[in-house]
Order: sequence, then structure tokens, then C-alpha cells
Amino acid sequence: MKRVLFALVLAALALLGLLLYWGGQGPPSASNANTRYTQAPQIPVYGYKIVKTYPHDPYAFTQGLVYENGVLYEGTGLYGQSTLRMVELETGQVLKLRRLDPRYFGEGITIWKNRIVQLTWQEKTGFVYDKASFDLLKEFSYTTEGWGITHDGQKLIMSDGSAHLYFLDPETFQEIGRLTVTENDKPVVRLNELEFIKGVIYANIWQTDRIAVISLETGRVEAWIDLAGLLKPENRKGSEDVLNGIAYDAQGDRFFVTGKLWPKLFHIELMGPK
Ligand SMILES: [Ca+2]
Repeated sequence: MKRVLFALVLAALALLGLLLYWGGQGPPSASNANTRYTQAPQIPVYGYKIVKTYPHDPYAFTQGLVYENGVLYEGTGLYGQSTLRMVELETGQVLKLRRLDPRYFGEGITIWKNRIVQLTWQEKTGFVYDKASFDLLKEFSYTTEGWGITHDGQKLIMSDGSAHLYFLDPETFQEIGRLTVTENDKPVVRLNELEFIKGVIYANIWQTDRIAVISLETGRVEAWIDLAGLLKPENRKGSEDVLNGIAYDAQGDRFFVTGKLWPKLFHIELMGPK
């Protein structure tokens, strides 16, 4: 009888052990569910459709791009080749051009009222021009590199290749705030050319085919735009550099993009998300 009792106790202990084992491991499906639960939320990725293709100066190392009243304003880079220009959208013809001193590497531009603001890369110098005449009105300085610039109607918004967006007073050019751009709590670096569109910031990510759509309140990337394949192989001669340059026609709701030394500029529509 004792033996039977002993065997029953052993069997009960074995069963208990097995139950504890399963409890600890958990069934495979529950384990997968936990993994899914801890994964970061998916950020939507939009594709694109080309609506129209325009010519673009293949010698323009595009660093800043803005659209206003039928023309594009463009800032170009490289030492000795940096310019500010007004360009006819339909033909790509340069209507007005101002060269920068060869010691400046031109970067982003934005239109603030009747003025154009242009950054330089490592010279820590910004230029303010009269929008109509391109006459230089004043210079200002900042402590970081200068990459992209735009504004939201209240303040200038500037990038420097890091994950920060800097807010500048549009009259004094003093920094009045900054924001760290993140994707699932990780910093998103190499923010380049910028455009403020419908309440959010669009930013080219340098050396990628992607544009981040960023909340100005939280700094979070709310969506990605994947522009891979935009410049077709038949339009490439080998000297083309990366995607850079976002402009928006608010009246016509047209979204323009180009790249450094690209022979084309594209009016695109967003598709998706995928
Ligand atoms: Ca822009």
C-alpha cells in the first residue's frame, strides 16, 4: 500500500513539475504574442507616383528648394559654385542668379515675407536677401553647421545634419528652442533639406531615398516617404548625387522633389501607405 502511495506521490510531483515547466515556458503561441506586443508600432511608409517631370539644371548641387507664385527658389552648394537662384518651373531656366563668395558653401533656403534666408554649411553664416532683387540685406551667425531651413509662419526651423531641429526667431535669428527627432524613441540623424507642409515637417534624410514626416509637437517621425527609383537609370550620367530638395505649392497642392546634380525635378503624389 505504501508503495502505491509513494508511486502516486511521485506521479503527482511529476505532473506538478510538468505543469510548472509549461507555465514557465508558456505555450509557443503565447510567447509569439508577447514578442509581437513588445515590438515598436509600425510607422507607415508611403510610395509615390510621378505626376509631371520638369527639367532641372544638372550643375545645381541642390541644397535648398522653395516654390512660390510659379517659380522655384533654389540654393546650391559646393565651394566656388554656390548660388541663390530663381528658376522657372516649366523650363528649368534660371531667371535670376546670385553667386556666393567662394569661401561659402551654400545650404538651405527659405522665404520669410519679402526676404530669402540662406544658410551655409560650416561657415556658421546665414544670409538675408531681398526676395525680388537678391540684394544682400544682412548676415547672421549660428553655432552649428547649417543644412536645411524652412518655417511654420511663426519661427524659422533649421537642421544641421544631427537629429535636432532648431527654432530661430525670424527677425533676430536667435535660437528660441529645439526638438529631437525620433523614430520609436531613437534619434533620427542626418536631417537635411526641409519643408513645412500642412502642419508637419518633411525632411530629406541625407544619403537615403527617404523623407521623414515629423511632428513639430513631439519630434516623432509619423510617416516615411520612400522615393527609391525616382531618378531612372536613363536619366543618370554618373555624376548625380543624392535626393535633396523638397518644395510645396500650397495653392495648387503640388509636391516637388529633386536631387543634387539631378537633370530632373518631379511633381509627385504620395501613394499608400504600403
Ligand atoms: Ca524646402
